[in-house]
Amino acid sequence: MAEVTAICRFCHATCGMVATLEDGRVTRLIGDIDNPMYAGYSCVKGRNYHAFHESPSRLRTPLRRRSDGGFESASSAAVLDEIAVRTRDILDRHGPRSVAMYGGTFSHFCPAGVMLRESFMDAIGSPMRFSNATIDQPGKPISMALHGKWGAGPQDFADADVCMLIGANPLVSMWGGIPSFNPAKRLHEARQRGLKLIVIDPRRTESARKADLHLQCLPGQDVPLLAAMLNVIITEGLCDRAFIEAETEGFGALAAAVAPFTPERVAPRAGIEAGSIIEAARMFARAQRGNVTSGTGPSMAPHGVLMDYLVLALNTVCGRWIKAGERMPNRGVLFRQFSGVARAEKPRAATGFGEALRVRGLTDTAAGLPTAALAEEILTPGEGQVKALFVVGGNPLLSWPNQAKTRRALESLELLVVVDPVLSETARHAHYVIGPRFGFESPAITFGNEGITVYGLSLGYPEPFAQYQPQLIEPPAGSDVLEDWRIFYELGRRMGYPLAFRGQPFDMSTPPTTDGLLSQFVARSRVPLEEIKRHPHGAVFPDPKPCAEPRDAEWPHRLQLAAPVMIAELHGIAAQKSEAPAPAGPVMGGEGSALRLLLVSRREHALYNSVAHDLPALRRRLPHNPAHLNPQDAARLGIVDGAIVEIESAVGGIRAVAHLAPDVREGVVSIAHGFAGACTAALIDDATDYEALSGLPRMSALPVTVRPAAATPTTA
Ligand SMILES: Nc1nc2c(c(=O)[nH]1)N[C@H]1C(S)=C(S)[C@@H](COP(=O)(O)OP(=O)(O)OC[C@H]3O[C@@H](n4cnc5c(=O)[nH]c(N)nc54)[C@H](O)[C@@H]3O)O[C@H]1N2
Ligand SMILES: Nc1nc2c(c(=O)[nH]1)N[C@H]1C(S)=C(S)[C@@H](COP(=O)(O)OP(=O)(O)OC[C@H]3O[C@@H](n4cnc5c(=O)[nH]c(N)nc54)[C@H](O)[C@@H]3O)O[C@H]1N2
Ligand code: SF4
Ligand SMILES: [Mo]
Repeated sequence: MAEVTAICRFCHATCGMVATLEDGRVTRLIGDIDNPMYAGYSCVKGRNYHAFHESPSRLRTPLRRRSDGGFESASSAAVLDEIAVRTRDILDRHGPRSVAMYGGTFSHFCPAGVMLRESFMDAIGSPMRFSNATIDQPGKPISMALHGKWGAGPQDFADADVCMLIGANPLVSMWGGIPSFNPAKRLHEARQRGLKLIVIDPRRTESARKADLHLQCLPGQDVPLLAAMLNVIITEGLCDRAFIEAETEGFGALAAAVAPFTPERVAPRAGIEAGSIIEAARMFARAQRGNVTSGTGPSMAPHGVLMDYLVLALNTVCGRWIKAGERMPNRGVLFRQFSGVARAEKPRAATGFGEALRVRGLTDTAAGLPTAALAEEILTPGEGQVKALFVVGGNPLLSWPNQAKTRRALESLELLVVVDPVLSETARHAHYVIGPRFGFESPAITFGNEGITVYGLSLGYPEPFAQYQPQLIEPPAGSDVLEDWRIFYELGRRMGYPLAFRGQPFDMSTPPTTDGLLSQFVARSRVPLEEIKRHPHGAVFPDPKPCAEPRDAEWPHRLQLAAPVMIAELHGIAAQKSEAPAPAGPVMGGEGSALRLLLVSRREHALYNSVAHDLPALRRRLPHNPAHLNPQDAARLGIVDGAIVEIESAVGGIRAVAHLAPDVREGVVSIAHGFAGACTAALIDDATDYEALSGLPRMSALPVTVRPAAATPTTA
């Protein structure tokens, strides 16, 4: 028996753990108290990650679909041979664009996989590369491109005296606003020092409960709400005038565009008091340092890009970026995140470049090609139609909008290859499923939390921290599983492609090692990987040049407060006649009572997207995917806790177990995505109700009708 340090990869937070090793297995996981970044934190998912490695549902060998629709085991060598032949045939008949790649959440956790996957797509010459980023918060990179990126980065949470969260719940999601590395401890310490927390969320979330001010707004009204706050800050002169004058353009146009959004006009549509909007604006702007950040909720509601643009504008008019001479908390260890110069970086394109999709007029974007349109791309006949899809570490059937259409699309493919440790709902439709090595079966570095700057605000490590974990265990005895990268290396080799990384060809006769690939990936790191390896608990590697430098006087670029496309959209919203949202209320006609509610997204503590729901420890905590409803709404529906409800949208319906939750605002139903039963993807309209730039459908603040389920016996 031995105790070793490990990196949890059940989620993006990559907490530092201590693993107990017994006979080549991990038998226990706890948070590593000696890890300087995470200080002993772990969650129930992470403490059970080892069970996922040994789960009975884990694929021990690749699967091949038989002609009768069932699956049979096959060797990895055989399925790779067949996939190579079939991919080559599709390329010959339909050209490079017919082969698409979808990299889901877990495809990003392994840099070696990214290297070989990208290289494989380069070799094929296909631009059709999609990821979960465009069904998450595509408005963040797109708005950042429209507004400009600040070269010295955002102000730090560690010395902030205010933090405002718009539809984000980092205490559960470990995502955004409060650094995701033991966030509860960080928030507690910050509040001891006097930090004010403002939360804007239709739910009294775990984070909202700690807030100094919680605006329990209606969902989908964040644009008017943020515009009203900007209006208050500008009219009351609470801006950072010097910063605005020196570093921005468009302030006058922004001020004019937000002028119609008075707190009094916005309050009724947002369902809160005008006074609380003013209070939030003052609390934020009168503080000296700190950011406003948004999460997935408002990003998935209508006008998500504009919402994130206004978040950036709020930070900018209050000067909440690191100025020349100030200390930057983390410029990077494995990567350089920021130029380190206090200036607006050279602008980059937001949308309208790269590969044009054949549907909905969508283009490539700063967040990537719009995944929400991929199902329709697959289903649309004609030149360029996608015939083969590789899915790595994602679960389209549960995560892409419009589940019925996704199912049709997956079923129509000539070739679907899924790389997943279990036979996921998506994998059930595949022609081939290959189980990867994962977690402790391969080495890891904490690169993800460094590379995440497009999401901008207080997300990455707040100090120059890095950690490496060697491979700890072998895959279960007798299994035939491959690392993600190995799959694409082997396909490249079989198809005769010379694969390469940053122009350096791989040796196509002798496979590289994961460690070798990691070294290549971080070859330009500030701290050599060998040095990082010497610190098993991870370490902070102080930056010799931590202070932001001044820009050249002639530097031509400025932050853009009035990107024309954003200002036009804002004018449009100001001109809307109906100021109140569709009322939450009873639906007339039909049998029994029904209510029109707005469905909002959420995260559950014991759930990470669609991953490993059948682990006993998680299943016990969350046996099904509850629909959280305010008790008043439940009373209107005449239902009690545990009743089955039907939830119906314009495109589909699901059943869920009602959970009476006083923390949810009346008029709202709050439910997580990614669950096979009660899957919200079935409710999302991909094709008619979507954000024009990003292609992201309305996935929050979604109008639905909720009614008690017909009296048929059911288990949700
Ligand atoms: N309606 C609605 N839809 C949504 C959302 C919403 O709020 N509402 N949220 C959106 C968001 S934010 C996201 S990020 C997406 C997520 O969308 P996806 O990334 O497509 O889905 P995940 O559920 O994260 O899929 C993860 C898959 O990876 C597998 N896996 C686990 N570990 C490994 C590993 O080590 N290697 C490999 N290769 N695979 C592994 C799991 O078994 C699982 O099948 O969904 C989006 N869809
Ligand atoms: N435990 C756990 N952690 C996770 C995940 C998980 O599934 N489980 N998923 C991971 C993923 S993929 C992501 S992208 C991140 C997301 O991280 P977060 O964005 O922090 O996700 P949520 O916790 O869903 O918080 C979103 C909040 O938005 C609110 N909301 C919904 N609609 C609106 C609206 O229109 N306006 C406003 N103001 N608020 C609204 C919801 O009530 C909810 O509290 O979390 C990650 N972390
Ligand atoms: S938050 Fe939980 S699941 Fe995520 S990395 Fe940390 S321990 Fe693992
Ligand atoms: Mo996400």
